[in-house]
Amino acid sequence: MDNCIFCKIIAGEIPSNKVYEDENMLAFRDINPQAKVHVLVVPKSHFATLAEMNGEQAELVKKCMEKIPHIAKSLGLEKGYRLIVNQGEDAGQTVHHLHIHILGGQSMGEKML
Ligand code: DGP
Repeated sequence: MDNCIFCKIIAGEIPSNKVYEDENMLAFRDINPQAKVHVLVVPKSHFATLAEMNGEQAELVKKCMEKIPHIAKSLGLEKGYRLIVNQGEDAGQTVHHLHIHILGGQSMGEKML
């Protein structure tokens, strides 16, 4: 997608602090971290939300979910981490390319918000 910032990061047109990459996904540090460790895992196919996802894209999301424990381990998140996938306006989604936030490196307690 021409105007998608994450597509540009995937294409290498915008620099990012990469922590993992393969043919299916890119993981890089969030520019505005909300926790000591804040990484975004982005499938290499443009779609905004789970509601828009096709079957192939669902396979990519599955691969992302399978890879996240390995990425988390490489980030030193042995004590746990939180995943967030914002969907649409009420969730505060600002980048309309599906992404999974990995948040950790500190205790976040039991409250989600
Ligand atoms: P969301 O609210 O779920 O759409 O989160 C989008 C996240 O993307 C937000 O935490 C900030 C991050 N972000 C936006 N632009 C850039 C960028 O150019 N580089 C990086 N590394 N992160 C970005």
